[in-house]
Amino acid sequence: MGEAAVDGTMKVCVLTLFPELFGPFWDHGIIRRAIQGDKLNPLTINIRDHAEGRHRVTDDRPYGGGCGMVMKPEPLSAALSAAKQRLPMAKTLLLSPQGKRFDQQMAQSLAAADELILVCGRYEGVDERFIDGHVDAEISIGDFVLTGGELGAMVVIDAVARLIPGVLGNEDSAENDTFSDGLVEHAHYTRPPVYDNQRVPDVLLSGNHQEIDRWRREAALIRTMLKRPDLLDQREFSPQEREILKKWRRDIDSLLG
Ligand code: 4HQ
Repeated sequence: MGEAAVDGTMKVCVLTLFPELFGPFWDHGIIRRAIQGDKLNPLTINIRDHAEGRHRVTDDRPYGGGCGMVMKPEPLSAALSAAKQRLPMAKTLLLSPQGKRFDQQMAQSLAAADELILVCGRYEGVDERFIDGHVDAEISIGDFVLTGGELGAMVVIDAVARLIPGVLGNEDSAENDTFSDGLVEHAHYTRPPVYDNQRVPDVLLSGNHQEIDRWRREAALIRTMLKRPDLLDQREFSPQEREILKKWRRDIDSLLG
């Protein structure tokens, strides 16, 4: 079992032409707390620092012509070598719209790693020979085109970091998250009990924790059917969920008469 799973510290190295973008990301909220608590150990490498020549050029025109520029392979592999000196066991992941779609399940498997290297491209993309020779997997955060992989890397790091043991307190545990059990979450309410003429459901004010728990499970199930029916396509129902669905069926049948 990996180091992260044992003592909960994960080294993450980002290769980017814009390391400044990551400053505010490392410096706020739960990510900052994870770093301060030594659960997350970040490193940002400027690819340009590994480019040769007086101008430290990182991009060039595409062979075969066409618009846009391509990231040269040599600065990328030099930057990656520097990363691997610090993170020798890391898998190298490239942010790319051609990659496997990132989801909560992938976040969970990445959260078990001790070390991760994320490569952020710019321009039209990176020279294919760098990908073939050095990238273990390509990851896409969705079917749209970004101007660079940096936002994708932050999305991946953010979703993964909060799953590292000890990063979230019991207060905001990942256990009840949307997707953690294949359902969206129930609605959330806080004070006041009446707002804009809308009341908080009585059961949540009842103090009956068994009733509250049952309401939450039922609410998660119905909200998933209404808002994200696609999530239910593959998913099996637990015995308790089957009971809830059968009760709805009885209620609907009695409405129909
Ligand atoms: N990119 N998921 C970086 C993306 C993307 C995505 C387009 C990656 C531009 C240079 N990254 N290239 N979708 O749109 O991760």
